[in-house]
Amino acid sequence: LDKAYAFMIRLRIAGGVISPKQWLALDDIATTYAGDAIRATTRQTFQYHGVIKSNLKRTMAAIDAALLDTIAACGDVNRNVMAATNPAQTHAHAAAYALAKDISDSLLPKTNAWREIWLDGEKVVGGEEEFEPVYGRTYLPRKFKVVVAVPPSNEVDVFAHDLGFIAILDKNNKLTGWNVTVGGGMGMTHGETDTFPRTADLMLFCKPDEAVKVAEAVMTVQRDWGNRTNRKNARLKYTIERYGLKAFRAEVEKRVGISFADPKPFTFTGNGDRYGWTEGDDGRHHLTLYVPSGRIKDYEDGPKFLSGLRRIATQHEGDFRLTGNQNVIIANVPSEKRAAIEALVDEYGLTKGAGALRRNSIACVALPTCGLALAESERYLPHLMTELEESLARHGLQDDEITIRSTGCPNGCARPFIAEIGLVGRGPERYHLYLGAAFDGSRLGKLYREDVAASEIRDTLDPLFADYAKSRNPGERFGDFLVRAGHVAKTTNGPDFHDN
Ligand code: SRM
Ligand code: SF4
Repeated sequence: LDKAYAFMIRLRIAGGVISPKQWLALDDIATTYAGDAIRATTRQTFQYHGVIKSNLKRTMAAIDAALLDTIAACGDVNRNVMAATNPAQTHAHAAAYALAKDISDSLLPKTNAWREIWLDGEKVVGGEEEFEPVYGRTYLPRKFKVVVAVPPSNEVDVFAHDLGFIAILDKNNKLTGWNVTVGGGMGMTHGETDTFPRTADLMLFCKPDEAVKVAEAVMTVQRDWGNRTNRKNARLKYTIERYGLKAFRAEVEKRVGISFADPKPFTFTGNGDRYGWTEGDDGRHHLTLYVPSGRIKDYEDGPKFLSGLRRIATQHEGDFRLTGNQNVIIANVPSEKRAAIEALVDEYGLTKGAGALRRNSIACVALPTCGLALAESERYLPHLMTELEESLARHGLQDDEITIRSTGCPNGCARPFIAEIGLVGRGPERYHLYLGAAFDGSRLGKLYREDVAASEIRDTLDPLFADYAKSRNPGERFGDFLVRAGHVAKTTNGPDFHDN
């Protein structure tokens, strides 16, 4: 007997937009091959866990039939491109989505290998450089991540990615161009201070029709300048640290052949999702559902996400959108269909919201499927939040929005270093606790307590909640308060992340 190997499969869904027909196909794959569950990820796409080896090809064929693929979802290439979902700003969202699609297409490896391997496609003879005009023979030094944001929402966490585009809108909400950010990233290694998370720098402003060229140039400079001898220092954030932003921008301008303007002002108000119904500026309705850790399945004593969304997909004429916070939006519902969708949402117990802390939470997968996990995350955070909710309520803070994110290791898949409360797995039931990040995702937190036992986290945070309730300024965010009150030092970028 062959060993029963099981695999994780990750899709590429630029901007996280999928049609009801695709949803039904993905649901069918989940029920046939992947244990009746789909996992929405922190990059606006889906993963399946537990696909057994003998079903891999059939699963890939089903993904292909749904006009989707898994190309560049992993590896040293441009990963799934994220885009703001904010359906209330219909036109700006459309521009963000179009740019995400264009960048995704432009930076997609051109190799036919995926079709050859999984779909028995025809073998194409020739060298990689013939087919990979952007990547060449050696691809990139490391993974590369692009996002497109639309202020005032920073739901895609633009400062956490290698390359970001921030929409600059005029007073009629019309796009005038994009601010470009470079050099963000989360991953680090415990105990190695030359690895660190970093918030991206604002680099330049470009016009709408220049954005794809800028993306190509940023990626090729990183391809040529990135560290190829040490994978731990190979992401763009370290290239920017080594060469400096000025030199990097000059090289990008040289490759595009344009001298760009400096970035324009903008304001972000938060990096979470807006739950419940919103109405777009074209009169269509959008419902954001809270999906705990993005796990779309039928919970025994809770919401029936898989069955409910399947029923909705059979009637829905708009689309579905995944958010970078692992949630799902039923988007583009015409007024006359809203009541029918609402009835199904109620019938299947789907959650339109949750308490303030939970609404602002993300947990990475971690155990049991992630081979790199040092501690639990997705299976632990809900329990911790129940404890913290009691503590917050005692201090009258139950309705205060505070971001909390956990990961099972310092790779940072749930972007924990950029949450006001960040938990990063250190070992079984032990976490490093990071505090003091900005609510809008523009500042990293700082290590507050090392190696805290899970059972001590509530008691560690409780006095801070008490002080926040007593001494905060009007409207002051938890992370900002902790810095002002001296509980943690401010992190200004990346290299000072490990300083006390
Ligand atoms: Fe991640 C590796 C899960 C978003 C940083 N990540 C992994 C692997 C594949 C573990 C592995 O290499 O064996 C995890 C699979 C776990 C499992 O059982 O499914 C994994 N990462 C995830 C997901 C599913 C987390 C989630 O709960 O949603 C996210 C899938 C993204 C996607 O759809 O493409 C996910 N990973 C992220 C993010 C957040 C983001 O992209 O916005 C980060 C931090 C941002 C960044 O890249 O700087 C992230 N993942 C990493 C790293 C560290 C990279 C680094 O620069 O050091 C690794 C390990 C590596 O690359 O060596 C990693
Ligand atoms: Fe796995 Fe670590 Fe990523 Fe969590 S942060 S999914 S434990 S690699």
